[in-house]
Amino acid sequence: MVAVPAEAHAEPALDADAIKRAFLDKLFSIQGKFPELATQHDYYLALAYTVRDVMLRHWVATAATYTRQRARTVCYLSAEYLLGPQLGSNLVSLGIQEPVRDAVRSLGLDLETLLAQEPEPGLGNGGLGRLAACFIDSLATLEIPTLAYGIRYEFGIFQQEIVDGWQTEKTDKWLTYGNPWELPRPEWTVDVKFGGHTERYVDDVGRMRVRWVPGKLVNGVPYDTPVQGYRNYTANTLRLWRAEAPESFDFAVFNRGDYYGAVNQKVTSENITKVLYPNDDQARGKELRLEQQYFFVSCSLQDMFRILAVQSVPVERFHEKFAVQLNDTHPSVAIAELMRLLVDVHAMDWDRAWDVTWRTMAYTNHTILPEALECWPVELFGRVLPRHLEIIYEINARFLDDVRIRNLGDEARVADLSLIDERGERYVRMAHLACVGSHAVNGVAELHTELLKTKVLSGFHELWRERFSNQTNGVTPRRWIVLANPRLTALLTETLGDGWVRDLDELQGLDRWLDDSAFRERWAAIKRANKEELAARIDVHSDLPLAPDSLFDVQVKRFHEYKRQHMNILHVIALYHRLKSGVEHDFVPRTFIFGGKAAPGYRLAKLIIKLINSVGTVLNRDPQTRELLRVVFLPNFNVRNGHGIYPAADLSEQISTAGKEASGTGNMKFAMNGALTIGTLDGANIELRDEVGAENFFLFGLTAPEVEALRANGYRPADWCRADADLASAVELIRAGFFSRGDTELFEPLLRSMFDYDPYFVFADFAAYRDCQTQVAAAYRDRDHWTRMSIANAAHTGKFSSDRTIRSYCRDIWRVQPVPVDRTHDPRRT
Ligand code: F58
Repeated sequence: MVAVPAEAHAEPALDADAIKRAFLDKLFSIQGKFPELATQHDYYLALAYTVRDVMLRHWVATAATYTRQRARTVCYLSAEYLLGPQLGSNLVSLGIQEPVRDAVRSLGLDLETLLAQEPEPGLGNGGLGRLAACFIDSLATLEIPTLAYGIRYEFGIFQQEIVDGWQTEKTDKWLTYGNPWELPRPEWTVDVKFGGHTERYVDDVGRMRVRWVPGKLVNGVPYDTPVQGYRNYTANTLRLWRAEAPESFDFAVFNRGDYYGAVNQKVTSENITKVLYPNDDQARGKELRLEQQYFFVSCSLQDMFRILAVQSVPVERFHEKFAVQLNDTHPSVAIAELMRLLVDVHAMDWDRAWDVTWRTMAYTNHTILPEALECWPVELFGRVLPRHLEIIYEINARFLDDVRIRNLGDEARVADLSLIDERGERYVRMAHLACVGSHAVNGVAELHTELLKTKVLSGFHELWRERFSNQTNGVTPRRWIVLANPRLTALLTETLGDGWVRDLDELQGLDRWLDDSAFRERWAAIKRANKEELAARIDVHSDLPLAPDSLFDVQVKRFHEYKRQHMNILHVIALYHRLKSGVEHDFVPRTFIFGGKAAPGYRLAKLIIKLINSVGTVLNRDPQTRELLRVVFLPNFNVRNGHGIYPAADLSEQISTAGKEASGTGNMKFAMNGALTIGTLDGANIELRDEVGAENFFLFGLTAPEVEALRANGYRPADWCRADADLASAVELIRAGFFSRGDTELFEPLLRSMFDYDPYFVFADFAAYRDCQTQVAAAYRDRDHWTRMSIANAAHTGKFSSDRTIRSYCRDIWRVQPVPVDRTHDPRRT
């Protein structure tokens, strides 16, 4: 065979003509259409299939390479992947944006219009799901053998619409017109058991074994999506499982004459992968959610055993073949399931199985909010997964024996660490299971990891210091710069060459251009053009002409009290009040942009959205202030909308109560695109500030220990409100019904929560926030200096590329090496 030299561009043969021919061919062979009849959506699909075909060759070559080399493989287990639109990012990775643009143009089509046809797979709630999507991009780019496993939800995160200022939810029917990126693999369907009971028996060789007799069986059907690396030959696999009722089971009921029972069984089985749970309190303790978690975990582990068999790897070497990463506790039942498969199915003895299991698993924690730590009522858990409950009890008994020996029978400590919370109703503590059953535990930013070690998981840290590490989050520059911000991309590449896309540290080269006024002007012109583009889009949606000269002050993220969108809007109201009172001179015009979804059952978060919209309605109408102060709420913030927002921001709001935001990743996307941050010492803000320099970051607010001290010494929010005239008048305007047509009740629950408890210290931090915002305004007056700070920010975001994060996981946790794809396996060449 001929050795093939590595090439910068993976697809040199794909010119506009070849793409055009393939594209028309797809329109015919898959859509069954000819151009006069085709809709824009047909054209989108034809293009998607054309691009998928290119990736399929890489995919097959990748799978062949991994199989033949029996490569050690990362298995990323995540209940969520917030992928965002695929076509644009696949074009970027393949390096065929321009020939594709030319090809469709030659047919009288516009690439942007086709890109806009794609419904985005919103199979995640927010940061955690988007992190998983960034990670699989980096894993493919770094040529790490990876199987990413998850759930193929029929309905993803709801679509948000704003009606009369309130959030309303619409179901997300992303699959209505089919999904061109996936391939069903029914031949790899697996069975998943639920419910029933367990039995003990003696096997052929006289061993005591346990048999699980299930109450119901569900099939898991894999749907595979290729994950293309950036400008390489690697296409890894995202394998999402769909629940299907097993035919045979239907027939069993049917033959007993119970037709409706059979139909019902089919419906309930298939419900398992119907819908993504929003991160709601109401999702807690939901049987279907536990079923979802176990379903995809069991499917994925069975799939790994199938792969072992194909590659003739003995099950004793499971942990050498696979490094399984648990993305939060949602897949942590994998620990019990792997034990079950090894002990019950593969007849391994307990100790050996346990050794394989904990060496296989690693756990990432994403939250320190106590209410977000997953616990399952023992009764529910035992009903759905009777065998797993027994296994968890056995793991716990052995673990607590060790704890007792180490702590000389300190029973309080035993109760603290137990996998079962027995303080009232009994619960299985999934984070404890994840710690005990993993060789590695990590947080997602330095502060977060410290808080895990000293607070949330301190008992486990004392037992196993060596298991803990920090892995600060990152985001993929392919989507969040190259795809989202083509203007900036062109300037960066012209200035630095194109190496920065794979090695984001190269952005440091921008430091050399800080003193070049022509460069600064170009930088500012790009920001300005991005702002105009966003303003034009908002104009279309809400009849609100925005001023691109004003400071674009942006907070986009899920709505939660700890993220403090209400502190932001209180500041807006205070500014408005000052303007109306005539005490503001030389005011820097600002556009406050908000976006984000609230969990459907989270009343206060929804009320904050209503307040923002109500304030917007009043302010945007006021002729005295509307030139200076604007408020817009962008509905349905999702990945695609994010593409237009991060590049257009001047100021990034990262204002969570210190100690509450595990990392944040929006902070990184903003900074890469040249926004300055106003933020607290929380999550990855701290590291961002370290990287970009304190002089290029607007810091304010209590630190995490100060927050704790204030809480411990008796925090009285009402006193703080009285002490600040701006805050008091803002609150008073709301209370008096100024933003609610005289209705003094509407926002009362929000006000009362702040006055009575203020659990996230909005009042305590308000003055510092307001003062810091005053500094922001002053800084924005010197536009040229602002641009310098903007460049300095982007230049030092190298650390926040998910490539850096993934390299670190590979080294510290997974111990995997890159496996470049052998191009001789390309089916075109054989
Ligand atoms: C987020 N968690 C953290 N959870 O809040 C954020 O600080 C961090 O940057 C990000 O993870 C990535 O590490 C998060 O998004 C969820 O959405 C859960 C989904 C399932 C229900 C509970 C919340």
